[in-house]
Amino acid sequence: MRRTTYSSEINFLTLTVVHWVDVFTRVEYKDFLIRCLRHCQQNKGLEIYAYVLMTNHLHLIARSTTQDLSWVLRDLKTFSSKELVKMIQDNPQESRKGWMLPIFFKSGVDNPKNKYHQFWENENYPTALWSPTVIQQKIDYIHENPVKAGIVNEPHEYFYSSANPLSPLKVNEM
Ligand code: NI
Repeated sequence: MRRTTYSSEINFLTLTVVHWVDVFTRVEYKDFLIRCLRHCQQNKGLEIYAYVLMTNHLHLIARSTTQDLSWVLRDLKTFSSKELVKMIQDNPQESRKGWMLPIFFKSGVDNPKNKYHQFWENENYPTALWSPTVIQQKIDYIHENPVKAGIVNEPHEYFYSSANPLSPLKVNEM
């Protein structure tokens, strides 16, 4: 298959931190993951149409235009998990490392797919979205996450969301 003609279907995806650890309460970790996503948009053919980053999971409506979507996500997760664990280790302000790091190391030891630590759950729960109606339903659903979590009143008020025009991650046009 020629790279230029490859495109996967649009998928709804959820990347979850192991044991639902609330890593992404800190801006530096959130901003780092946003940079990783931007890198994938710019260099790996990942098109992101909607997203929301919660404290312990990331929802994406996305597809890949150059390679298997699962490969892009695998690389994203491998790279980001290594760096995020390092950021937590090296952060003198991080008062939670005493309980967070053992969870990542223990999860890594328990999983034969992982040599050192595990930050993300293996599963991305991909769901192919075929109709514009279903895509819009999923977009509305993920944008509602911060409202349901009681963080904001309206979806557009949450910074790390494609519902917010000032979102640090610019999404692709569908
Ligand atoms: Ni959610």
